[in-house]
Amino acid sequence: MSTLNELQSSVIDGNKPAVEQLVTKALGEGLPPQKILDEGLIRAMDEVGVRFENGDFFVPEMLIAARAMQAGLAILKPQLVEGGIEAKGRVAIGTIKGDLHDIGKNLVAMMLEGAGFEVIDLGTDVTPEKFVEAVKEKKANLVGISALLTTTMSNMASVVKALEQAGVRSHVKVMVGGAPVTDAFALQIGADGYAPDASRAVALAKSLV
Ligand code: B12
Repeated sequence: MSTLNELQSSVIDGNKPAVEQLVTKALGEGLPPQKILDEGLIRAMDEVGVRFENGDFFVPEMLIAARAMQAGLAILKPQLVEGGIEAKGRVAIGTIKGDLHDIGKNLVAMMLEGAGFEVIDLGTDVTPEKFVEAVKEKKANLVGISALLTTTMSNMASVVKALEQAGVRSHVKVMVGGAPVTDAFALQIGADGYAPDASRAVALAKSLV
């Protein structure tokens, strides 16, 4: 079995020590960090999602797999970030109200930071009011909203509305993402852009500011 296949299985099994060891091994074999992320860690989480949907996995298994993935991500972090120097803008990023998924949001935040953006991480279950506050008080010029649940993704529209009502919509660009989010949805709710993954989120952020 290749190192990446072993890595996938270990994430799915939630075997954190094995994930740490295999990410280190993959780096030692000279595999590109982005490939380790995409084909090892993220692909494994997709499989975890499929097993959950089929009723083979329950929330505890998803949680343990997520912890194992995060341990692997921590090792990859220094290799993934570009190490930009000049501040390109200030991004307030968070997972939308009602949603606790934060792996993708953290990955986007990490890559933005590495690309030279100042990142204000608002965490998970973030209300529209908190996004407005970050724009008004912390002077963020970019807002990033993550959503993983179809049931709560409509709350993203409330953030755009709240920014309008607070009179600050013209001061910021809004970008959205997360597995159920699409370009069409972004357009529909009046966001300025959508990106399907963390590296394209960085490219989008650069184009917006
Ligand atoms: C891990 C996981 C969990 C963990 C989360 C741990 C954590 N700290 O995040 C736990 C166990 C807590 C969890 C709970 C639940 N989960 Co869950 N979970 C997942 C799982 C398996 C992986 C998500 C993940 O981390 N993916 C890896 C990351 C890297 O990918 P990503 O998040 O998509 O992010 C990338 C892009 O989307 C993009 N991106 C993300 N955010 C942003 C933001 C911006 C601005 C931009 C530009 C881009 C961007 O870039 C990222 C990096 O490339 C998914 C299945 C899946 N394949 O998505 C289900 C999934 C999302 N969960 C699901 C469900 C149903 C739930 C629960 C409701 C289960 C329950 N019955 O309790 C709860 C909800 C709790 C809540 N209120 O939020 C469903 C959602 C179904 C739906 N259509 O709504 C899924 C799809 C599983 C399934 N197939 O059924 N879950």
